[in-house]
Amino acid sequence: MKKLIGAALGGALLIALTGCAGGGGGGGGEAGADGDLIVGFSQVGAESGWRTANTKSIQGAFEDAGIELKFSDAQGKQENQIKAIRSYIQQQVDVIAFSPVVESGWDTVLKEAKDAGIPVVLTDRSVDSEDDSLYASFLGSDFILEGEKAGEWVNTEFADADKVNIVELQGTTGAAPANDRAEGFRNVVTDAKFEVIASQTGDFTRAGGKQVMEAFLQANPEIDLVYAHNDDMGLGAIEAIEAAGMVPGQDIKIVTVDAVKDGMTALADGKINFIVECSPLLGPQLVEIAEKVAAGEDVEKRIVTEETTFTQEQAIEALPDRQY
Ligand code: GYE
Repeated sequence: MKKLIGAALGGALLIALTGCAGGGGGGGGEAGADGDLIVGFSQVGAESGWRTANTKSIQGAFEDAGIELKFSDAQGKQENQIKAIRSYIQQQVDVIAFSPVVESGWDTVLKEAKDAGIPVVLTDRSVDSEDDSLYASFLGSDFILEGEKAGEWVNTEFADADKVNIVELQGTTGAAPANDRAEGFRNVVTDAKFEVIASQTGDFTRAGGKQVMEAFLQANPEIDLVYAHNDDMGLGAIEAIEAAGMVPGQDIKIVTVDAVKDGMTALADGKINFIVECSPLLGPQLVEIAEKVAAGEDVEKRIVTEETTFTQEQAIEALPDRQY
């Protein structure tokens, strides 16, 4: 155990040395335009187009605000996020923000941040901690609602069908958007004619979506619909369907979540049939929340991102102005 702590501190030291010099909260750090504010952010990774756009939004917003952002990429691993958060605590940053890769297992490190007097803002994904005093605010989408919106489209699209075989490409196992998008979909797709004949994680990646879809196609001759928890997995599924000699969007319908540019392009081309939007542009709101909590001001415990949905016609219209 001691060795583990030593390793964590060693890692923290390394991050401290390679990051910008100085401590936070009135220390001798490089002052931003608005004073000494230093924010530490732990990102999930770079698994999808959504994530890339989210990272860009966050880094850009802090840069525009003149606030120092210490940024680390956890490469999809919870242990890396815990390490990064401990290093931010050690560096005494003013605010810690992070997008938890999975929902469970955060209480210990969140308590450490609380004991150190550093407010934590959850961004994009939430945790399942029972004690909500462990974080100041959670900014992000309502993933259950997203799953419900996908399900409502399915109900309408297949209103006249007798039997619908669905395969589901799930997000990262244990991640809030995977759990909630699965739940929301099942809340509304309740008619007995629908059957989820296969459901497996594609880890929110294009390669994962392709690989899982290939296996689904081999095992199931009759697939009517793919429900992919994000665009990237849907795009991977398109490749697998085409490789199997079928026409995505026609022989097999596809509904996804995110609405990043590549997804919207596939929707405009008729290869995806419907997309539920999930906005990654959380940077400016995160800056606002960080400034407020650092100043000891009250913030909303839950800030829900506003989102829409897209049909093919709407995607064609929206594409030219799509930022991500
Ligand atoms: O939908 C997916 C990404 O947490 C909302 O993570 C985010 C999800 C997003 O990998 O593309």
